[in-house]
Parts: sequence; structure tokens; C-alpha cells
Amino acid sequence: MNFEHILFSIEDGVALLSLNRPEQLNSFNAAMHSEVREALMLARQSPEARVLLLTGEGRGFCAGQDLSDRNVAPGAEMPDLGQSIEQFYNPLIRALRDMPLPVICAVNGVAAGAGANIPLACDLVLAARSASFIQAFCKIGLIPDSGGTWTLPRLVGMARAKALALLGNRLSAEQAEQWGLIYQVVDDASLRDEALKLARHLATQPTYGLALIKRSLNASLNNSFDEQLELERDLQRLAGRSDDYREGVSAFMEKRTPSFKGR
Ligand code: LHQ
Repeated sequence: MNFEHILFSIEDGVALLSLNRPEQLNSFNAAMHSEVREALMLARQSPEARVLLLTGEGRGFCAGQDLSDRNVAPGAEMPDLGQSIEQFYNPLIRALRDMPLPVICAVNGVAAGAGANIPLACDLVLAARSASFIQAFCKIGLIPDSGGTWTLPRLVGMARAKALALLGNRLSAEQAEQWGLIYQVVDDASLRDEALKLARHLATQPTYGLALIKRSLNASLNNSFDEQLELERDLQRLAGRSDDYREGVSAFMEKRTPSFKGR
């Protein structure tokens, strides 16, 4: 598939989306936003795509908004950043979080500003040992967006969330793993292979059920215990009517390897 600012392919059940503006550390301009949006739609709609893997080309994962697009010249009219968020970032974060597929993010290098929070909207985050996370917003008078103010305190607790957001210091991948911000650190040289291995494994699994799992865990952060029990009942009902459940049980009884189709 031909895009200018991203690379996108679907192979072995894995939709691979790689941000590709390496000279600008894969920071987002409007054109890259629209390409990412289109690729996410393709991943969502294509029956061949069972897992989404998001990563970046070059030495950075993503440096957030391309600031040369949002530079405020003296005397110029002040920009409406709320509009950028409404038009670009919030739809991106919702699309990742609501994707009915497991979403893996392989953070290949520095992740700053919105680029540090986009991985947190994914389901499994791997990071190269040399990668880092920077809530850079405070350095330019902004607040963490792309869901950061919601996700950070839930993942690392309020004390660490405030330190990250108010100081904007660089958090190493290893510290991010220790704090529970991400799932796993891997050696730089093996990041892409490890992420693809994980993605290809998940693509052979009952991905319809996996999508229901992520939905239920995401919802649990806002639900009471009773609401969550009711959601589990409803989603288990859906899971139990899937072909994959039938196949999983038959394969178990017949002592053979199941062949899941993701429906
Ligand atoms: C960049 C950028 C960049 C353009 C590196 N833009 N060129 C939402 C709604 C609307 C508007 C506002 O924002 C938002 C959300 C946000 O994301 S706000 C936060 C925006 N991001 C930042 O503030 C991070 C800015 N970047 C940095 O602090 C550094 O570049 C980091 C710490 C990421 C990496 O530092 P270094 O490894 O030392 O690399 P570098 O600074 O030398 O950058 C390499 C090149 O990439 C350089 O260009 P050049 O032509 O000099 O080689 C940078 O200008 C360019 N670049 N980030 N966001």
C-alpha cells in the first residue's frame, strides 16, 4: 500500500504500521495523521488483519506534534490547539483503544509529547532498551494530551504521573517497565523481531475473544465491581457464540491444535 509518511502492510495476519518521517523523529503533521487514520481503518476492516503492530522508522518512535506546523509567529493569530486535538489526536487515540484487535506498540526510540502517550493507548507495549518516554508538553506550556492525563495516573500512580507531567524529564525504557508504564523492554537489535513474533503468535489465537478481553479490561477502569460483573456476563455471552470458542473446545476434546479464525 502506498503512503508517503507511513509504511503499511498486512502479512501473516499482522497489520504493520510504521511511522515514517524519521528526519522529524516521526512527529505528526496533518498529512501523516490522515494516512495513519486511513491505515487504521484498513486494519479494522480487513478480514486478513488479526493484530495491529505500531512502530516507527529511524532512531525515534514519535516526537508528538510537528512543532514547525504549530509555530506561533509574533503577531500571528493564536492557534486553536483544541481543534487539533478534536480533529486529529482524540480520533487517533480512540481508534487505537477501540480497535477490535490486539494492538502492539514497539517503541523503537524516543517517544515525546503525544508520541509518549500514543503507545499507552495500545494493548501491549514493547520498547527498545535505548528508547525513552518524555512528557514534553510542560516544556512548551501545554498539558499532556492524547489521553495522558487519564492513562498516566492509572498506570504509574498519581505521584509518578505528576512528576512525569510537571517535570518533563526523560524516563528510560527500563524505568518505564519497572513502573508498569509498559509491558517489556527488549534489546534494540531484536525489537522488531520480538514484536513481530508476538504479533504473529497473537494472529493465530482467537482474536475475536482477545478483542473482548481488551474491551472488558479497558472498561474496568471506569466501572464499579457490579457493573464489571454484568459486562463480563454480556461479553462472555458474545464470546461463547463465536466460532473460535467452538473450535477451541473441540480441539481440546480431540487433543489437537486449534485452528482459530478470529470470529
Ligand atoms: C522535530 C520535533 C517536533 C518538529 C524533533 N516537531 N521537528 C497536540 C496538539 C497540537 C499542537 C501541539 O501539540 C500537541 C501534542 C504534542 O505532541 S506537544 C509536544 C510536541 N513535542 C515536543 O515538544 C518534543 C520536541 N522534541 C524534542 O524535545 C526532542 O527532539 C527529543 C527529546 C524528542 C529528541 O531529542 P534529540 O534526540 O536531541 O533530537 P533533536 O532534538 O536533535 O531532533 C532531531 C530532529 O527532529 C531535529 O531536526 P533537525 O533538522 O535539527 O535535525 C528536530 O528539530 C526534529 N524534531 N521533534 N516535535
